[in-house]
Amino acid sequence: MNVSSKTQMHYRVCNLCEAMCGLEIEHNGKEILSIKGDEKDPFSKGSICPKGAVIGDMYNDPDRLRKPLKKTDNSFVEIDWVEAFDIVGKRLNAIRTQHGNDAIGLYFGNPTVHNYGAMMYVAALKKAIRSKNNFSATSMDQLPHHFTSHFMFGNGMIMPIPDINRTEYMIIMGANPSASNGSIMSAAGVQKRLRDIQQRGGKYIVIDPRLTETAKSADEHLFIQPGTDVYFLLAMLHIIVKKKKYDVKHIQSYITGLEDILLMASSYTPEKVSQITGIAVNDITRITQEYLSKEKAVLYGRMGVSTQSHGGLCHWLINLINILTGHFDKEGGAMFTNPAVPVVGNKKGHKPYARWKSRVSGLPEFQGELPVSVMVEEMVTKGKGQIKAMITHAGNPVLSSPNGDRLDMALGGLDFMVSIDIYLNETTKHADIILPPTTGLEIDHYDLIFNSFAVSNNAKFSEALFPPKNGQLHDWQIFKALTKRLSKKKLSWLFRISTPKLWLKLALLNGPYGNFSNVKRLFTGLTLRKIKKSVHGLDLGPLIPMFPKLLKTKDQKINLAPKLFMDQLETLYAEFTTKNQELLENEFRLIGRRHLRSNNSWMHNAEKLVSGKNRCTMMMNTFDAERLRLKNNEEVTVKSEVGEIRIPVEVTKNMMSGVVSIPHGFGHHKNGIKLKVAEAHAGVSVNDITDHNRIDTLTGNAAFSGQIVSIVK
Ligand SMILES: Nc1nc2c(c(=O)[nH]1)N[C@H]1C(S)=C(S)[C@@H](COP(=O)(O)OP(=O)(O)OC[C@H]3O[C@@H](n4cnc5c(=O)[nH]c(N)nc54)[C@H](O)[C@@H]3O)O[C@H]1N2
Ligand SMILES: Nc1nc2c(c(=O)[nH]1)N[C@H]1C(S)=C(S)[C@@H](COP(=O)(O)OP(=O)(O)OC[C@H]3O[C@@H](n4cnc5c(=O)[nH]c(N)nc54)[C@H](O)[C@@H]3O)O[C@H]1N2
Ligand code: SF4
Ligand SMILES: [Mo]
Repeated sequence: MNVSSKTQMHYRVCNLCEAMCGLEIEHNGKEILSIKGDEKDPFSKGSICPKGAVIGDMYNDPDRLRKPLKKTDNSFVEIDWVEAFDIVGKRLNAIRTQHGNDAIGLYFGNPTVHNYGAMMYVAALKKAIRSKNNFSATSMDQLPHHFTSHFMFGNGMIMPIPDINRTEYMIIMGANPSASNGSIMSAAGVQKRLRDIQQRGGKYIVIDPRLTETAKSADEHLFIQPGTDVYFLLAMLHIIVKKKKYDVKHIQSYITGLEDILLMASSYTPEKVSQITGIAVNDITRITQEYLSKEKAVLYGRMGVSTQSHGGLCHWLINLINILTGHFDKEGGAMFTNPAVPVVGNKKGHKPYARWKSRVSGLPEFQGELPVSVMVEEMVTKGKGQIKAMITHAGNPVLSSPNGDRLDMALGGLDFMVSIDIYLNETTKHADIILPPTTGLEIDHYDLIFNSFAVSNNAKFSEALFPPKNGQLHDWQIFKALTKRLSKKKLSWLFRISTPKLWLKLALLNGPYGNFSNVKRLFTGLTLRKIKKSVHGLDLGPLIPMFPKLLKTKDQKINLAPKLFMDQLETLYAEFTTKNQELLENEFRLIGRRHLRSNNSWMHNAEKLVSGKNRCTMMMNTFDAERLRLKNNEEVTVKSEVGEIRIPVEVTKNMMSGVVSIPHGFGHHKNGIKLKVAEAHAGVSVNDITDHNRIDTLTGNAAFSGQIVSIVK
C-alpha cells in the first residue's frame, strides 16, 4: 500500500453480512476519507447499507484489541504473540494429555465464514485437535438447510437459491431481507431486486408473525402462528397432490421416493391447517394456486423457518414443493450457483452421518459438529470426555446461544479458555488468553461461501487496504500457529509455506472456469490475476441449470423421501392430531428480529450505528398491550422456564396478536464488560430466556421461534 497524502480509491467487498456489496473507499493511505457503494460493481451496482458505510470505524475503534491479552487475577494484561501461543499450546496439550482430545471444545461464530483465510485453515486446526466437541453458530441458524441438502442431494452444501432476478412470484417465509440484506440468498441491493419483481408485473408475498420492513413493501403479508410453518407447507403439498398439479416429467429419470410423498400429505387439509397456523383456508388455497399458475415462481424460507421445532421438515417441504411443481433448477425458481471456487466436492455418496454422539444427551454429529444446545452440558457433566477447555473463534455465544446465562456460568468453570476475537466481550472475558486478529480493511478477501449462495455467479478479490498494526496477525496466521503447537503429526512443508492466496489460486485453476480441467481454456481460463484486474468484480453470469450433474448421491438421484424425514413426519402427525396448546392470559409466543444497524452481537460499539432510538425492545400488538394495560415504553418482566429479563414494551400494530418479538445480540455489560459506546445501548439478552432444551429433534438446530413466555407488568 502506498502511504501518501494523495487521495486514492480502494475497491473491495464488504464482508460484514452475506450481501457482498462492493465498496468504494476514498483514502490517503492512512485515513479513510469516505465510503460509498461501488456503482461499477456488477453485482451490487452501488448498493450499501449503514454498516458497510462505517466499516472504517471497526478499523479505528479504540476498544479494538491489538495485542494478545492474558488474564490476571482481576484484569487482563497485554503480552506478546509468541508468549501467548506458547501458553495456549502448553495448557491445551497438558489438558489433552490428562483428559483426552474431547476435553477441548471448539466454537466458531458467524464471522468465521465471512473470512476466507480462517475458512482455509480451520480444518487443519480441527484435525490437529481431533475433538468430537465441535460447535458453531450453524446449529442456531442454517443447519436445517444443510441437513436437507445432505439427505436429498448427497451434499450439505448444495444449496437452493431463489432466482430473485427473474422470478415472477416469490413466497418469503421467515426471512426479513430488508433488515438482514438476504441470507442464503446473497443479493446486494435486495430491496431493489424485490421491487423489480413488482415492476416486471410479478408479486412477492411475506409470511411472518410480524409485519416486517420486507412485508410492508410486499404485495401481500400473512401473519402465521410462530412454529407452524410446517403445517402450512404440508397444506400446500396437500393441494398440489390432490389437484394432481405435480409435474416431474422432466426430472423423472433422477428422482426417487415420489410414491411416498404422494401418500403423505393427505391428512393436512387446508381446513385443519388453518386452525393451527391462523392463515385462512382461502388464503392457503389461493396462494398455492397462484404459485402453481406462474411459470417462474419460488418458495423461499430462511431463519424464522429454520430455527423452529420442525425446521428440518420445513426446508425439506420447501424443496419438495419447488421440485414437484417444476420450480426447481429452472429460471425464476430455486436454482444453484456455479461458483469459481466450488464448495461442493467431486465425491459421490453422502459423507457418513452420526459417526459419534454427544456424551450426555446422545445427539448425533452432523458434518463433524454437535448441536450448540448441548455445549454446556458437555462442560458441566463430570466424566470421561467432559470439556475442560474451550477455543472460541469469532463468536459470542454468551449472547447468541440459547440460555446464554447458563453458558456464562459454565465458561467460568473451565480449566482453560482461549478466544480469537477482535473485542473483549461477554464471552471472551472468560478467556485466559485472547488473541486479537486483523479484520475488515486489514485483510484480503474472497467470498468463498457467499459466492456459492449468490443470486448470480460472481468473482471478486479484495486486497487489504491497510497493513496490520504493530505486528498484529490474521485469523489464518493464528490458526496456523495454534495448529503447529497442537498437531501430533509433523506438518507438511506445503502447509508451512502456504497462504490463503496460494490455496485460492489453486482452487480457481481447478474450478469450473479454470484451466486445469479443460485444455481448451489453457490460456483463457479464470485466474486470480484476472480477477484482481477487475477491481470492481467479475460477473460470471446468471444462475444456470445444474442438475443432475451437481447431484452427489450415490445413485445420482434426488431422494424425495429420506427415511429420517419420513420418520419425523410420523412424530409430527401425532402433534398435529393432539389439541393446540392454549395460552394463559399473560402468555405469548416469542420470536426474534434483526435490525439493519447492527450485526448479531457485535456492531453496537459503532456510535453512528447505535445512535437514535433504543432498538432493544419487546414489540407487542396494540390490542394485547391494551388487554394487559401496558403503555408504550413501559418496562416489563418477561419470564420463561430458564430465566427472566426486564425490557421496555414497544406497542405496535405490526405484531400478530399473541406474539412478541425481541431482538438478539444485546445484553452488553453483562458482568462488567465495558465497551465505549455499547454502554448507552447495552439492552438485555433475549437468550437469557430462550430455552436450550427447545431443539428441532430431526436436525439438532436450536428452536428459538414460538417459545412460550409470560409477561408480568
Ligand atoms: N435469540 C436468537 N439468538 C440467535 C439468533 C436469533 O435470530 N435469535 N441468530 C443466531 C444466528 S443466525 C447466528 S449466526 C448467531 C451469531 O452468533 P455468534 O456467531 O456467536 O455471535 P456474533 O454476534 O456474530 O459474534 C461475532 C464475534 O466475532 C467477532 N469478530 C468480528 N469480526 C471478526 C474477525 O474478523 N475475526 C475474529 N476472530 N472475530 C471477529 C466479534 O467481535 C464478535 O465477538 O446468533 C444466533 N443467535
Ligand atoms: N443487519 C443485520 N443483517 C444481518 C444480521 C444482523 O444481525 N443484522 N445477521 C446475519 C445473519 S447471521 C443471518 S443468519 C441472516 C438472517 O437473515 P433472515 O433469514 O432474513 O433473518 P431475520 O432478519 O432474523 O428474519 C427472520 C424473520 O422470521 C420471522 N419469524 C420468526 N419466527 C417465525 C415463524 O415461526 N414463522 C415464520 N414464517 N416467520 C418467523 C421473524 O419475524 C423475522 O421477520 O441475517 C444476516 N444479516
Ligand atoms: S448490506 Fe451487508 S454487505 Fe452490504 S454494506 Fe451492508 S453489511 Fe456490508
Ligand atoms: Mo446467522
